[in-house]
Amino acid sequence: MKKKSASFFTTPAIAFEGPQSANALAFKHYNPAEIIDGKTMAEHMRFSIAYWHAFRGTGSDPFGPGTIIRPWEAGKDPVAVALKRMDAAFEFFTKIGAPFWCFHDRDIAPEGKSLAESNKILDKVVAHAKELQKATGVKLLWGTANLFSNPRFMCGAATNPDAHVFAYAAAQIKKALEVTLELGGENYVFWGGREGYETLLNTNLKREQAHLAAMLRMAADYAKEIGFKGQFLIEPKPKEPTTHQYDFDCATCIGFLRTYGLEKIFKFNIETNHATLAGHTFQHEIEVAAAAGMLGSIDANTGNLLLGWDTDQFNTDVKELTLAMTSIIKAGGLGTGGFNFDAKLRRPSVDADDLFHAHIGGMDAYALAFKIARKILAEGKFEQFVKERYSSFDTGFGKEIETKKTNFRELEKVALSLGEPTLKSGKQEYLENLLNTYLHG
Ligand code: XUL
Ligand code: CO
Repeated sequence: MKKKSASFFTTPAIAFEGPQSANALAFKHYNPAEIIDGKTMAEHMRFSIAYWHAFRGTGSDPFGPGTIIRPWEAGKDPVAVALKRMDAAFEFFTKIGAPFWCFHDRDIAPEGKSLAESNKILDKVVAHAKELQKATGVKLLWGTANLFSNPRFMCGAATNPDAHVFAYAAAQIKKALEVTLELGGENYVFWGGREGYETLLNTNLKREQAHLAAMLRMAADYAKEIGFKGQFLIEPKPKEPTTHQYDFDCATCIGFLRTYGLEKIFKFNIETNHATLAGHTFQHEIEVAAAAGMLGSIDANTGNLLLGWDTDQFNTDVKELTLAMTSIIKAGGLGTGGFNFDAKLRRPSVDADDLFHAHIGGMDAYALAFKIARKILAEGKFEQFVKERYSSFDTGFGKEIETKKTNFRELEKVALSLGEPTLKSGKQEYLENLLNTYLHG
């Protein structure tokens, strides 16, 4: 990193020290320089820091204000603070060794009194971010627009019943696309914010969904016009803030995108906590996206399954991540996507080094899961089991079902001649034990 006069963190740069290290501020499993299959672990993992949690999160919750005090927040001029905060962020990205970052427009720059003024402030902060990217080599994984915090978006942005708000949101996305392009963003994310509803007493669901599709179509047209070649990603979430979010889960979004002919433009940014809020596992959402050829990127976090809301915690559950990683590797990886830590510190985690512990834990857990998943896939025991389980569809009438060469009359003949099918065990307990041998020896 280019020498800065002020340093905001006393924690030194985090190094890989291996599993035997007793140093809590070191990586045990994530060795960014380790080469696997001709690529470094840094290239495989493509870790990213979420600006909104790491640099705008204060620990506040609905019951009380923030607890976390950061030195870079001191100062009266919000634009000067935004620039200083950006310095702190890039110091952190560099020290933790994250090759990427992600942001919402309003995370990095305060809003002005008008849209024009907001755009001007944003340009100023983006110019600074561009310099810091150049100085550090840290790149932008994705940008997005915050279309949910400002009161004007209280009833949604693209799905707002007021066309004026729709136009405002369109203008904000337009600008966010421009600055994402300016910073070389490899993707652009659409999380549904308040695109949903509380009650059908005041809502025209069909019109709102058509408006959402119109917004996405115009965004794609504009991206093409300005030469933005990054991948468009939809981030599904079933609820919160609205009761019924339109982008419920991957399956719902696939139906929506196909209805409006948008399926070739989008892939998915899958967030673990959103998957579980939808009543799915993280791996389920990955498999649904991958089956449609739409696996794009990951918002790496987890929820608290005892609670019904989006707690955005750092994920250290190696078993869950190993299962997810097997599906990601089998799908051919994330392409231009990465693992973005859309995760926040707990309210009492007020020390400066807590931000390091949190990200070290997440990065180590993902790296370990990646290695275990590769071993599982290299040995192929689960894949072989699944292959054999479906082998009756590889030949004969099974193959004819898959190749659409049979019909009910033919299959009735088969059933009459073969009689009762024999019961074949699904072997779930055996497979769960087998999984544990990879996790725990
Ligand atoms: C909200 C959420 C967002 C998106 C980006 O639950 O995950 O931070 O990732 O808008
Ligand atoms: Co997210």
